[in-house]
Amino acid sequence: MASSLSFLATTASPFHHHHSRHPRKAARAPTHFSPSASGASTNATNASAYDIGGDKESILRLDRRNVLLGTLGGLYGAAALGRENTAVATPIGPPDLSKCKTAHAGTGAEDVKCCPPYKDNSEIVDYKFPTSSTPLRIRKPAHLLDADDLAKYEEAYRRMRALDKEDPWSLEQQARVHCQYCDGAYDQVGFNDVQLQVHFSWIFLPWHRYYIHFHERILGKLIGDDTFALPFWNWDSPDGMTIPPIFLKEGPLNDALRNPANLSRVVDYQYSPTTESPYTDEELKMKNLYQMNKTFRESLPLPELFLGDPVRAGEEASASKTMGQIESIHNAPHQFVGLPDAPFRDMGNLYSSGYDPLFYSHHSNVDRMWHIYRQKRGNKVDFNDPDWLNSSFIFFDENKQLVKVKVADCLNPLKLRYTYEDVELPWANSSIKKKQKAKAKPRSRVSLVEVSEFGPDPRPLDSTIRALVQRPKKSRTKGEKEDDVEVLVIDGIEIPDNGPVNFQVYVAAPYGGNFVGPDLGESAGNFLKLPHFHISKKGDAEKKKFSLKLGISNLIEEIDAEGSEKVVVSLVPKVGDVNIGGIHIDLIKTDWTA
Ligand SMILES: [Cu+2]
Repeated sequence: MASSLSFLATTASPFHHHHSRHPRKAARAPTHFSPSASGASTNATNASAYDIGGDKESILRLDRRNVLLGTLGGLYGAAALGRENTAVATPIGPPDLSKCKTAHAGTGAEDVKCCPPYKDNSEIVDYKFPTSSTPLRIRKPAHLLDADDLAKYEEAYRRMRALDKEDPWSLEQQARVHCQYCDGAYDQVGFNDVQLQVHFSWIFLPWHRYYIHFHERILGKLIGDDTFALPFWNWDSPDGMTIPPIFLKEGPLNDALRNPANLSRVVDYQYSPTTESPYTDEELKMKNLYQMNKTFRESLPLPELFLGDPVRAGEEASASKTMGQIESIHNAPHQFVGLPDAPFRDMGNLYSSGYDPLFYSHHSNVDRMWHIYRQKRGNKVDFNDPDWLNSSFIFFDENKQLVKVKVADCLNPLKLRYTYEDVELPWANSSIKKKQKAKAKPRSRVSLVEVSEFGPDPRPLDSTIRALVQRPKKSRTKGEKEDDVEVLVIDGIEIPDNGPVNFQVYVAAPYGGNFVGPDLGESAGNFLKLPHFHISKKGDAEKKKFSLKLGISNLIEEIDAEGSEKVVVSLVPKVGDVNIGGIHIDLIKTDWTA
């Protein structure tokens, strides 16, 4: 894995970044993902430009450096200082637990009471992080768990399930936490009727990191094992793409409310409960690997594409923001495991997901994907923005103490005393793309179709929409691509109910003029949303519109469209009642130069 080592080497030197005479150039090096871009920097290697592989040693080194040099603390301190003088800080704040109200569960489900066991005199303290002398918990792939680890895992859930429902450690209360932060149980403090929502924005990954961190420590405490670690559902590896068998055995890891049709099938990252998949298991595995490869490749230079858009105090993320592609992908296993019809319980609906132990293992892998993403960026802070770093939440810790935590403190898992066992990343390999490409069928000139622009008015997505979309700039140079990411934006996405939504986005090069072949082109990503509460009353739908952003800089090259002024974008609906406001392409400054 020499190639992956050297990829990281270009990002791994804070000394180089900070003291180089050409900091801009040095910082830009890692953005070379175009096939011809290697060799552009002095650290360049024989690595395939597509190869975004990881390497255990360099990863560990990076983590250690982060700790030793306090890179994060330094960056953060400086940013916070600058910001305080110029603007009002508006991070998302923790909820007022005394104001918890009835939540709403989305289409077909009843209102739910999911408030925590809180009394007005309950004390809330800043979380005291485990000291560095406590054991490091090593999260392992769930499908490879040995008998000893499995026995502990089962015993922990057996005990958690046996607790009184009012006990903060109980599975009931653990599940309610997710409902509280997703389905309207809290307003943001100081903003009446603005829902506190931890999905669809840049706090999705940090909030869930803390959530499963405390869950893991509670499970460990229940069996008296301070090395206990949450196994991860390794759905980014072909062997892990079915539900791990340990969750199917009779016992505490099982859950009655799952889709019986999918118990032994391969998950599809574009899964829809209403559409029969035309793919074999082997094809699905390849498709998934390719989608993960692409997600990392396109989003490495621009964290909002991976994590989601900013959300600040007073803004409602429940239906107005762009979720990151990793969140969209993570919704697929959710929908795949949960019941396929309303109310889509357990994993299939946000309010009820936490009742299934598989949920926490699933999120262990979501968290791992973020961990890998950060490593591939040399642990550069994802958003050097005090509003992100100071966003804060409240959880019960493993001592049944209510604790307050903030995003800045969870970026390095070592501070939370856990890490991931190093396993292969089959998707991080350049050959993924080549295999896909070899399978593509030649286009037939006979069946060219004419395509027009999307038009000024919203359109219902009740059948495939194909639209010609202007690119801001054609024939972009290597340098221009390093400066700006080409981003496809689908906006004004209206979802008139609280149900599930899934549509796929494809991009194709036109054949000159307004004509395009019958095939949809390359997949650019998807919009996949679980049922959840985002519309409280009729009429609100007007105000709440999602958008979707997909990086396409690399994709444009793959479909040989760099020289095209326009591309053809296809939106293919799978489930949900959706209106689309518009489609356009933006150039957005990469994060490397910031
Ligand atoms: Cu969630």
